[in-house]
Amino acid sequence: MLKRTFTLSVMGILLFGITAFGQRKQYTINASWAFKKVGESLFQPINLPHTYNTQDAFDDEPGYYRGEVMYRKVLNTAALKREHRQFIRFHAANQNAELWVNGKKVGSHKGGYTAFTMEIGPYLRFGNDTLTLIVDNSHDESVPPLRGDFTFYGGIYRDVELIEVPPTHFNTNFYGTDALFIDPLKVNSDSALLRVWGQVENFDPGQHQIEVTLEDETGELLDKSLLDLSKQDFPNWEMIMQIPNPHLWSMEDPYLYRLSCQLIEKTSKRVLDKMAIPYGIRFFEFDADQGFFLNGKHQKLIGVNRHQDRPGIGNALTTAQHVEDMKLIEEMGTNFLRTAHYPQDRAILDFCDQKGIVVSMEIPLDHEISPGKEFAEISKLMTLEMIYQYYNHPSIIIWAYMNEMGLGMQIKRDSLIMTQVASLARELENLVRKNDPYRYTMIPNHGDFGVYHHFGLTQIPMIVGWNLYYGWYEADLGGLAKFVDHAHSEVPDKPILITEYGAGADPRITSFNPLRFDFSMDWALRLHQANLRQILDRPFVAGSAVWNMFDFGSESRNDAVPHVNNKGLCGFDRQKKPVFYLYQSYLTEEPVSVVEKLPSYFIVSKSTNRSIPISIISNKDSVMLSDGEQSMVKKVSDQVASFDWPIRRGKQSLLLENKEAGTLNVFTWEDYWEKNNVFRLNLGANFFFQPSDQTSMWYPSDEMPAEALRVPEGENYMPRSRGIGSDRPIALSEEDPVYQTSMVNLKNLNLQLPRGKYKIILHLARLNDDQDKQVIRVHDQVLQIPALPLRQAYSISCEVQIDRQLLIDWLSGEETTFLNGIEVVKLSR
Ligand code: GCB
Repeated sequence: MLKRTFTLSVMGILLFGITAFGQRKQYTINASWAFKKVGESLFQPINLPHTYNTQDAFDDEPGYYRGEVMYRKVLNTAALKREHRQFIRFHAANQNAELWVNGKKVGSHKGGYTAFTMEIGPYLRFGNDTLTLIVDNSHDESVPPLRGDFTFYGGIYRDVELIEVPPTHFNTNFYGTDALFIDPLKVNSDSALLRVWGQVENFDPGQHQIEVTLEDETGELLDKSLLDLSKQDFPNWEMIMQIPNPHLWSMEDPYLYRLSCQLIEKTSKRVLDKMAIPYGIRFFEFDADQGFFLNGKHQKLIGVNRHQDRPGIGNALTTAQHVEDMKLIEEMGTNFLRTAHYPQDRAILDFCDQKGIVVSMEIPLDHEISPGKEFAEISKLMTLEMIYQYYNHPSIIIWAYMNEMGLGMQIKRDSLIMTQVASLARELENLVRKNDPYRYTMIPNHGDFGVYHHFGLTQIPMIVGWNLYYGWYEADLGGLAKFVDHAHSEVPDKPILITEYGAGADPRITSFNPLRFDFSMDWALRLHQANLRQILDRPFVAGSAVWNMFDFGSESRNDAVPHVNNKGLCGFDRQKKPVFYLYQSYLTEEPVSVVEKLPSYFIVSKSTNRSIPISIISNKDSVMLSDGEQSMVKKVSDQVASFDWPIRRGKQSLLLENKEAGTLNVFTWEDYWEKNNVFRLNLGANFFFQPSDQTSMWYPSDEMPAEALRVPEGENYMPRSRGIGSDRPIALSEEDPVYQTSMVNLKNLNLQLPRGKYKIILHLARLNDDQDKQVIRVHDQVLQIPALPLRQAYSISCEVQIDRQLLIDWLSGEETTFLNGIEVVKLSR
């Protein structure tokens, strides 16, 4: 007898030990899927996350596959329990999805940026079960986004989880969530009044209980309470929690409590289901004149937007890769993130919670709506999914629900559609306020104040966001100040955020004489410096977010790097550009002193002394630059010290504050040819172009000394009133900046070269319809250039023996002449 009792009690302890974790099983099933496009016969094995647009969204063919595909997985479910319930949660599949299990349709979901959960238990055989998800990223008039400057990569690009719960459990399919929420009813420094609420399934108040516990960051129990069952309206449940002297969540100290809920069977004390969430207690406010306050403390929000994709993997990042991105954002010192233009991976928000970065999140409703009910209904569903899926993240302070709806709109002409936009905005605004009255709402608009104001979009949300591209799409580098001063005087009661500003900067391009639209990193530095100053000078501007932290894929975009929007502070590959340091030097206490990227060499005239502009980004008051022979000290103003650096021939090591900071290689034209055999000349360019995989750079014709290059007639091609070179992609080359610029109306040109045998390669791309075939004489060789296909890289070469100079002249007088680049390779003396 004694023995028996003993055994039982041990079993009891063991049982309790196991069930203390609840009977919920929840784990990812990302591995071992198979994938095929519709029409293909064979499945290929893949692991999730996955997208099928990693290559075709970057090739020379316009467009990328937007259509149906099939994902399949054989899941062994033998270990699952028939008496329990099984669900599958897709954390995102872009954009429409239909789930089938063992040949039977389970359900469908529209929208590519939020999670959805479906119950699969009734379809399982509890052996080998076949899951099929049909995913379709075709344009769908009823699903946002209809348009947008980013690639809509298709696929299951976030985690997939299998969830098994006992019959009595916390509802595991409440807008894709597990239905546990905390409302900050009333929070101040002295106390926090919270409502914890959720839903339960199959709950019998006679048999079951809900226990809620609160622990501090170290795991120490602060509170444990049983739900008062008499007052509940099951399946909904709620309880009120009062926390005196709460340890508040802030940017400096992002303190997280841990709240757990257990669903307990009364008699056996077994834990049926259990959930735990980190939770930060904070209060905040936006003031239209003074900006943002967190827990009563003023904080200017200086942040970034983030797109999620990377080269080679598209949007299918692993959790570690999402976190890597956030580490860079943290390293820069950012206190604000806008997850434009869609809700992002859970890991992003977890990171922000832990690091005290506040967040504005939005649904992917960008630029355009479809009139009618279905689009509105799907937008609303997306909004609710976003709100509830991210509800408990203390970092989120703003929900936004549309971006730049007035782009290209005119007040009179587009009044019908803009009225429909405003009416949808009102519906979404009410929906957000009703479902989450504890946060702010926002609509980001582009810089056409009149359109948005006329249709009420400056009044509907609680905060107005402005995407302002002064110094880029608009010429005036000081325009941001004028714009927001006007907006503030017109709508004085609305807090303002600058939700976007930025400049395209190709990491391969630098310039001594930067111009708008040249994609040089130097123009970007200038633009960010000017914009940041205007933002900081205005207390009523609550904050700002740079467009963008990272370069990102945008298939239809044609910039220096086709299919990529280059406005990142870091490249698509996450390499930091100089502008990254501009923000880091302003935002962190870390000492930052960095020389902007310099061209790998340059050529000076023998007779004249030259200096070059060198910018040092720093958070010191002044910085010292030297090269061993000369040194100079300059004051830092708005994070930048600008040196006009006299250069000497030869190789000089630059020392910044006595530390190695790069090398200047300065040649005369003669020196250059003594040391080198290859020279690449980029005609019509003001910038140095250094492809990452090449040692020699493309040298801008604008920077050539007259003793090296003479072009008596001809000018730089400026096809756009707004900038230099063509803004169209060039097929058959990765070196678009060589072909996007050119000189036109040339009669002849002279390149001085030391005696020798050379291979001369002419590079051409026809950039407009007027340009026709040409006859070009290269020294003593006459080259027939045919009528070229538009915007396609073309080259032709010949070998010539040169005495002193290379003469290139045009024999086809009548036509418009042009040339994009010349490569000179010295073969022998
Ligand atoms: C915007 C859009 C964003 C674009 C950006 C740009 O205003 O909101 O989606 O990527 O401009 O780079 O043009």
